[in-house]
Amino acid sequence: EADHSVENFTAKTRCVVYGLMPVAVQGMLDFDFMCKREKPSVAAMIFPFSANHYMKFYWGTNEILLPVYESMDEAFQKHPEVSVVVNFASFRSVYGSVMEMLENHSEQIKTIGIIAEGVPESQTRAFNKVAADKGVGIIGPATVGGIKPGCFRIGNTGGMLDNIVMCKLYRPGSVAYVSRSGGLSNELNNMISRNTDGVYEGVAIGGDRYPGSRFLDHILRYNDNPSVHMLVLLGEVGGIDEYQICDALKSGRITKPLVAWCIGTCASKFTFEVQFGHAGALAKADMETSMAKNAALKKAGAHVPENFFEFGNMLNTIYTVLVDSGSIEPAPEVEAPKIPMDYQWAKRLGLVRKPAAFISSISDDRGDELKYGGMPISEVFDKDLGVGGVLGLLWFRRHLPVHVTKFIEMILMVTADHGPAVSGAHNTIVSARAGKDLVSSLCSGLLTIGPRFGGALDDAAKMFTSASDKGLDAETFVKDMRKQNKLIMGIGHKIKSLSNPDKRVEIIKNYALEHFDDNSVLLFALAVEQVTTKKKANLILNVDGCIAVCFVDMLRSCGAFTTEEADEQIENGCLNGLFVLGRSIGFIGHFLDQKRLKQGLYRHPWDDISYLTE
Ligand code: Q5B
Repeated sequence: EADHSVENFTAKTRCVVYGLMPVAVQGMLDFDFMCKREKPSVAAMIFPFSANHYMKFYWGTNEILLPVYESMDEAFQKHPEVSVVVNFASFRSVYGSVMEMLENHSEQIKTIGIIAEGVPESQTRAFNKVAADKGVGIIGPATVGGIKPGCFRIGNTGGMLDNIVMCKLYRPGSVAYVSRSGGLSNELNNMISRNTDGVYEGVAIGGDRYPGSRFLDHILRYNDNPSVHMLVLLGEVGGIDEYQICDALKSGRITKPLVAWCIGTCASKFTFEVQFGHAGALAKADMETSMAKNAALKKAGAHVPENFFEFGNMLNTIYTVLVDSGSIEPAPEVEAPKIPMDYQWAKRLGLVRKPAAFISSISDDRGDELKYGGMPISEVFDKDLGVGGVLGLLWFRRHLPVHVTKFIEMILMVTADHGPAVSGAHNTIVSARAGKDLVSSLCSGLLTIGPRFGGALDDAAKMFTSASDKGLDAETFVKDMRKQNKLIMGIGHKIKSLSNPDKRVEIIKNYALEHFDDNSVLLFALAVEQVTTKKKANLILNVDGCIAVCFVDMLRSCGAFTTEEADEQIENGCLNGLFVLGRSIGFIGHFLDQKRLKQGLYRHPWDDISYLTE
């Protein structure tokens, strides 16, 4: 008598899934929903590598939350109704997790399904022994698990939902099978559904030499179950478990008709022993060959076809006899339940489409390699594009010429900082000293960038370009602006003047004059500076203004943009972006500097504030 301690699953059986396997869990829930179970078969998940949290799943069209526990103890304590564990631990960690389950929770657990392949045989034998002593049934290792229509599905058994529907696994039939392999159990689901009234239950015991439960455990379970009318065994080359079935047939312990076949009969065509896919699929003696086992099963009274091609016909023949004799009343056909199709799957099949909420055209991380503006990141480095080249790809979707990328880098360098006294650096410093973090302090600095400080580039570009394009002379432009009571963006500086020129402006201007094919907007701005500095020495073309006009000339003349495209970039606000990007370097520097110097909270001195309160 085999020890068939694997429980009989019911529509109330509940499990915990060990490991984070959202696709498998969703598959189990979809199966449950198709079978019209009242509650999902999965009560919770255990994942020791993250804190307790919830994960979202579908129950039909509704969304539900399932808890994920860090601790096995807590999971079993919170879910006393759970009797099954579907263990997705890897072959490296499965031993520890199974032993913990057996040692601490064997009173509660009736069955453990172990999916991992490649578990060392010594470990499998060790936990099998403990499980047997404690009366816990094991399915696996190295298996997809098993399925009981209407009741319970272990993990991914039965495959995709369309396969479950095709094989009618949403409602019980009269035929119960046991096999070794998950792949072949799928084939059995298919054959049984085509040639009989369908599967009552099927278990794949796993392909290792020492599976936790054996063919006989399940065949006897099925034999003793009044709802099962026909038994199916799909054995394979290697091992001698099929002879236990022969003995049980011969002794009359198995009373129901059994259709059997051992695959791997082709092994005899080889002149040497063949190791098939499973670790246990190797004949170590003549009696372990499929030919020998098929002959023995036939002799013992099983219905064994001539070859595997005849297997389906044999199922049909025996089933028809049982129906004709009144032993089987065919399971009623029920309408195949509708399960909403997973959107990603339906999309892959070309069945649905929907407008995307976002469109993006600058970078793509979906393939093997990150791409910037269509260029793989390795090529960005092979071509030594530098920060300027990357900015060109991400901001303008252009592979810009070297003299342009160098210019962009120069802008970032000259705008990187202008001392601790400017508005943005000041704010960053005050925030850092108030104990704020880097991002907050940086943001507080960046938020000062505006028309007066660092944010004059876009408007400077627009003003100078428009006037230059109209062919205005500098005097008229300055007068017009004065009449309109408008400041000229890009003109004027708090500390820089004719007598204290801004070196940064010199650097940018000279580079532009030397490298760009057209300097018309810059030359117009310099003419304006001649006029404004006559009024006041600090009304120079400032760093914002100089960068802005040179950038317009560069965009328009570098060959990578049409004039319209260049103007659109300016309109979109890319120039202020250059100052923001460059100055972020300095603001972060100021934040780190304050932290390094351990500066305490800043409070502005009273004597530096005029109190006009009276
Ligand atoms: N007047 C920059 O003003 C500043 C005039 C003007 C015509 C003008 C001012 C201004 C336009 C915005 C601009 C970028 C506020 C500056 C930068 C980055 C930085 C900063 C740093 C860094 C300075 C005195 C007289 C008045 C005004 C007239 C002034 N500006 N006329 N067009 N643009 N510029 N911002 O010195 O007759 O006496 O009433 O707004 O380009 O932010 O280092 O600090 O790297 O961090 O306070 O370089 O020029 O002069 O306002 O007292 O004016 O000049 O109408 O005339 P000030 P104000 P009047 S670069």
